[in-house]
Amino acid sequence: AAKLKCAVIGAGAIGSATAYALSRQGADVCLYEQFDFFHHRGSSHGPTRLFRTAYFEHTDYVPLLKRSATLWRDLEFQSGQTLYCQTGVMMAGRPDSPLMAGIDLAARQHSLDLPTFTASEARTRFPVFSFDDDMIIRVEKDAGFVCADRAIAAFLTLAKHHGAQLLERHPVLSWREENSRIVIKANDETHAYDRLIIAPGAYAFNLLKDIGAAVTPVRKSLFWTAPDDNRFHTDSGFLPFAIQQPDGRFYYGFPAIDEDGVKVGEHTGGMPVNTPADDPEELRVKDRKEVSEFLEQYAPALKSDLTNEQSCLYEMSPDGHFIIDTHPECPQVSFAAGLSGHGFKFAPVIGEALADLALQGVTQAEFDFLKLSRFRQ
Ligand code: PYC
Repeated sequence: AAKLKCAVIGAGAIGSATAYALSRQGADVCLYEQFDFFHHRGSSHGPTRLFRTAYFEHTDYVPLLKRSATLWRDLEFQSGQTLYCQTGVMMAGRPDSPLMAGIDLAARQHSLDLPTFTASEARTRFPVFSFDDDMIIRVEKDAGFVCADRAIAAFLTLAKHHGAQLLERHPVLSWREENSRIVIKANDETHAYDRLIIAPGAYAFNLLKDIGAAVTPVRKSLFWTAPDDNRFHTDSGFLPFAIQQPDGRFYYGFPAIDEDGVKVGEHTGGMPVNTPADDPEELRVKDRKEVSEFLEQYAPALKSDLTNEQSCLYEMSPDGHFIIDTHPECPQVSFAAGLSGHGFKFAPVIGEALADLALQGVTQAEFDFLKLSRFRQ
């Protein structure tokens, strides 16, 4: 049979994973990226992302995460690289905080084993941290972190190996349906495809503007600290962490994997921006001060001069959950949007689902709770 011709827009985590899944299933794939591959202007750059399964955001993500873990292992096997470090993750907050209450619900509904510690037990076990007396601390042993930059490189390399054409500096300006094919305009050329998959991140959202769900880009800051202390390396057993303060602010961090030291950021907060290119200095100044206050209070051993700073974007959907669906007016087009700052860990399972939707019209993974229709009642 003739191969289906598929275009994918966006070479972030989701678009790269989709191009790989499509090409692996034998489709004829062209991946369009408007900037350079591995650029730092979106949401997918950086060394590390958390992988957690006891998902406080919504328990229906748990089966998707289980599939994603399997697919991360498969990507490691196919690429011959370490991409998912299953170190365990430490999570702390008051029992009634959204983080800890949500973890508890997910763990109970899906029979996940997460040992619980009181603050005094945890102070002995995790001496780097300083917990409030009324916090509980849980450790998910199967959780860890994904090596983000390396994972995207692996998706792209393997997609190319399976015959995908990878085009950087190729912004797609528009698309339209014509004789049941999808014609896209990129640079000065038009090309026709059988299927189109849009993974827009914060940028190419204009290509989905008529779907009826607004997505807001939010600028976030990231910091690195404590470089010269070998207590904070994965080899020393230092775990990625997520801590929700009593005021609701939620910080997370990763063990040192290079000379920059420990990466720390705030998952809450950030600044909504009018255009994705906005990177206001005032946000960086405010966040620098606040991350230092967080470290002082909850991880004093980590407080030292900052060694690096970066920023990135979250693209927030109205309810903070992903939007994954086929286009309401055009079934040959499917998309994943509004990943809302927690999507990277799902890249392989979303890529697989988008490829299945494009090639078979259905996906086995249970994505119904993420459909666009929830905003179009
Ligand atoms: O999804 O765990 C997460 C996360 C932490 C920081 C940003 N996203």
